[in-house]
Amino acid sequence: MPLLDGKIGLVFGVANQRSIAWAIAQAWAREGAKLAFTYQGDRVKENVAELAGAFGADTLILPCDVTKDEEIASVFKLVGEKFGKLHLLLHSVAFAPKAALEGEFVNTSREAFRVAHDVSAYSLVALARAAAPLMTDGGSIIGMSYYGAEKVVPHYNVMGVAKAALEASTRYLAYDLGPKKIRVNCISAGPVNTLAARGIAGFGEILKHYEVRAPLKRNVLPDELGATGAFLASDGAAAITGQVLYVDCGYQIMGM
Ligand code: IMJ
Repeated sequence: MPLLDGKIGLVFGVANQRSIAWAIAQAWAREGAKLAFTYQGDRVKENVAELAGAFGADTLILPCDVTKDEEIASVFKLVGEKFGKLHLLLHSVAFAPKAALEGEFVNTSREAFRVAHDVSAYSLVALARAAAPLMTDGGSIIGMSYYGAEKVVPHYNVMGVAKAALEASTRYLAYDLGPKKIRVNCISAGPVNTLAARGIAGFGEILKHYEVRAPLKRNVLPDELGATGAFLASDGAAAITGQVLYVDCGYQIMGM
């Protein structure tokens, strides 16, 4: 039997076919979940409509700027009306102003710090709070993180600090929502060539660096992140909450 038969999932963060959110959504769908999607901004609206449309013309696709409480409320109201409940939520959303990822961390402006934390970390708290009343059979909430939360990765800068906040938020949310059988975990992915990675100076070198250093001598594939997303969403992970699971071909274990 498929792992996620009869589960309802809500996916935040698909921008195009290379998005990690799309890889996880496909894995959830393959395992039998019924999905709804949100997108940020008109630029990606058509992409998401075309991708998510593959799951049927009646697939719920809603706009959501996660920094807007009203938009979050509207998404969960509509999901509640359509499905009456929710089991899975994927948060695959991050943003820091470009300038903050280029210069030195010491020069991060107050505004860039605020925006990065609002979009990339606080939004998980807001979405979890809105999702919990619909997760009446329990649930699985998954966020996406990166090694820069734990160690210094040049240029990751304020995003590293925001991911550290996301990971700590994951633990506090896991504690609060555990009694409702809602699990909250993060997948810390190795580098993947997505829209969020494009334009990052030297990204090709970063991929090569991982290939050389990681125990598995290669980079993670989007499908492998999908499989991990399906596992964390499934009953196989019923006793896993508050964790950061590295899916990075082993890179994170290395000291040298
Ligand atoms: C991003 C910046 C610097 C180094 C980086 C990354 N490395 C990796 C990423 C090594 C893997 C990608 N990543 C894990 C992210 O979380 C990216 C987030 C991001 C990307 C952009 C680019 C365009 C922009 N703002 C952004 N905000 C967040 O304007």
